[in-house]
Amino acid sequence: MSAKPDKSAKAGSIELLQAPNLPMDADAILQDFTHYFGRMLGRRTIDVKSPFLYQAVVYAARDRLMERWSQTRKAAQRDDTRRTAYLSLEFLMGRLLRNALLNLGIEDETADALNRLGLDLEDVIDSERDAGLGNGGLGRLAACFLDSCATLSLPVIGYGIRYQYGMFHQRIENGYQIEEPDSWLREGFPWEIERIEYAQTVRFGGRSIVYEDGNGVTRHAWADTEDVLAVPYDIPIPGYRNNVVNTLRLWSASAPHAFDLGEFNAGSYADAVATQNEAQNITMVLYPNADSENGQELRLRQQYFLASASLQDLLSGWITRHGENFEDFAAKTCFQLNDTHPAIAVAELMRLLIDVHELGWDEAWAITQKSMAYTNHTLLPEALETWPVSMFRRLLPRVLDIIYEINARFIVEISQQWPGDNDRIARMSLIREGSEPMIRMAYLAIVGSFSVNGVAELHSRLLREGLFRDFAEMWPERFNNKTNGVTQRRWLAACNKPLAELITDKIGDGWTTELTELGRLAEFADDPDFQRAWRKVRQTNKTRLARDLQDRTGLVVNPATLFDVQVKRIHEYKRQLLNLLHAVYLYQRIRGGHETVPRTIIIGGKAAPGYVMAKKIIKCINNVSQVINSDPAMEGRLQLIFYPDYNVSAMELICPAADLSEQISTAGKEASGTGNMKFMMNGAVTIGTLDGANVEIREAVGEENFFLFGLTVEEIAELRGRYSPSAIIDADDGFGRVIAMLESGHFNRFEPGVFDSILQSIREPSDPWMTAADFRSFVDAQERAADAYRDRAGWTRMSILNSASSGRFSTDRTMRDYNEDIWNLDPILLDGT
Ligand code: 26Q
Repeated sequence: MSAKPDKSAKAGSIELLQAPNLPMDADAILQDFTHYFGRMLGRRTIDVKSPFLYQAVVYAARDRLMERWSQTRKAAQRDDTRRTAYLSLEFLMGRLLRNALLNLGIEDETADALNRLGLDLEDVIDSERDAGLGNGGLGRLAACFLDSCATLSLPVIGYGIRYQYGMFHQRIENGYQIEEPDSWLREGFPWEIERIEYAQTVRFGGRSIVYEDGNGVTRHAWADTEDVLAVPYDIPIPGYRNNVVNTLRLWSASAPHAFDLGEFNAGSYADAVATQNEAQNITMVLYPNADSENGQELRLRQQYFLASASLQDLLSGWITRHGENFEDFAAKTCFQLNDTHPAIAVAELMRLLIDVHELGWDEAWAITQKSMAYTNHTLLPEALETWPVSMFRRLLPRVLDIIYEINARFIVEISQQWPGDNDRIARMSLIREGSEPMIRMAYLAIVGSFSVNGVAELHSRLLREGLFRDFAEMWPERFNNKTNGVTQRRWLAACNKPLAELITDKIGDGWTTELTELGRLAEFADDPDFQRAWRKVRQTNKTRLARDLQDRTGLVVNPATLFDVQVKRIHEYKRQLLNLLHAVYLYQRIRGGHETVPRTIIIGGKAAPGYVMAKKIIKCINNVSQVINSDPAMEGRLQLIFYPDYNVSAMELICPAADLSEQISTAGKEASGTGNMKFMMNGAVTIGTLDGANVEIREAVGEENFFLFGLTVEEIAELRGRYSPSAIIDADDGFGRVIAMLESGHFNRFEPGVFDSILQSIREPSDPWMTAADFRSFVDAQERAADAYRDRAGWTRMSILNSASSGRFSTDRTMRDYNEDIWNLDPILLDGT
């Protein structure tokens, strides 16, 4: 891959694309870096702190992606291959530079080039801001999927929104979460290419009209709309050393004309410019809700904006290749809906095919149903999206017509299968009747798709038996499971270099593209030399995290302690409270003179700004932390740290350093979890409930290498109705003392009452999360974990076996599963490969 540039090649795009690829050696990279830094960015002096260093490095790397990118596009175009569009309101990409260099295979060369200027590539990499265009698991999953699809040469394009403001930054003030805007584009985002030539128009408002066309056919149209321009920005997604570069296309909203001339001539210049603003608002900010809090009109605009722009983009590409012949469209196109957030695409595809491309209903419906596939990510009934019909009528009247028509035909189908079963019709209808009729987006997605999947085996089973039971009965063949994964390129190779090297020394580097290769580590689990090397690496990583913790919080952390970590969105069902109760329990035990394994408990995560209880939990963690960390009796024994502003880059530092991974949700509530997989891959041992993918993790690693506790889904269901947390607290001295201390105000001396609502929630018989029910079992499991940690060799063995057993939890496997059962894509064949 280091051919010299062909000096005889003519400039002009076609010739350039066919020229040999740029050289990948340090000399060439240095030359390009210098060019971009000096000539393009116009900077003269190399200052270690300059943001332009980062930009110049990105441009040098991007050049090497660019040529592979157009070769990938060309190959897909040439073969007219079947492709998948992954529609998602979130892509939580994090930093892109290390990943690009790793996948191109030029990390050492780039480091070398910068070294010659006295610069450290690591500093440059660390200066990149996270692209935080997502809330948590669902958004990060989409990002891991893209990496794996490119690596498997699968023709998959991601479609999303280019939010001006991503996930908010979290600051902690007096223990409280303060949100600060994430203006991640402020210094420019050098990875993206604006593609104004592919802009699309998206319509809102107006009214739905019926007319007769020239041939006497009744047609529908959408008139008097307010239009918004969708401008795509493309980001390259490189595969791992296979020369494939896929695309993430993010839409940005603007007014269709610079400003409206009519209004301008009428003298209202300011109003005309303000119209511009209204359009731009659509893609201004990511909604920071991890779940629920439905119903914001701007959010519906975002969803429709993404669906409409993406579908129009795909259709216009289709028409370029096939004209107005849609016979093969469904055979060549698949849409994967990342939860119901883009589910309006079902109705929008119908609208485009019928109103714009003049297909009949049946033909359009057959195409839609054969091309859409839906992934569900939640089991919380309150998190299922619904929209008021009235809002739809105002914003998307023609789309509403179509949803009603889909529903009418669907209800006919139900009554054919279950004549006279009106309850069933009411249960399954796409419209939930009531004083404010609502559209059920999940049902629209199911009715309009050929595939419906959950994200872990347990989750998929519970969907079939619970939330979507009626639908699974009607169409059992539609329902399937695709257990989540994570990409080992980011979550091991890139974020844990020392461990990656140790592993590669032992078993070769096959694991970077076939994670089950890690299984070969198992035979060294008891090898003393390997164990020593393993511990040394983990110690290095813990020291690195300790430094980061000190930078962020000022607390001095001892890397020899057990690192007990829970990082994820703050939500009651994830039960950070249970973790906190255990911290208080340990605090009391140590004060009572008991010896325990020295522990550092780390909790991190953001609360949705409107989620009052979650924000209280953050405050409570910080208050307890304050008391514990300033008590001399805890010195060297127990620390509790809240990790502020947790994000993707933070996890890259945290997961290689964790000993114990907390996956402690109430059984039946966490759809899958993916943090659990990142920790496991890096050698942490899990303490967890039988929830989400924990079940499969435990199966893979063996029950003796997993600290299980808590009620099962069935036991939780059985306990409801006769649950009495206060009785549990009264019957358990240790638990009683924990609650008593919290209720005494010990942790909020000068803030009386601040934790009353939290404490009440634990004592509430209707507490959906049943925190008290699992307390004793959790504490016992924690004690078993601590005992196991005392046995150094035993723990190291468990650590190695966890990593060795993580092979199934690669998104490479997940994407192969999607491809075999849902997408059926042929890999892209590049010229000369
Ligand atoms: C809802 C309404 C309005 C605005 C935003 C939202 C919203 C946004 C994000 C609702 C849900 C989300 C994200 C959900 C999510 O991340 N779910 C997680 O998905 C992971 C990947 O499948 C699973 O591993 C987790 O178990 C699941 O919680």
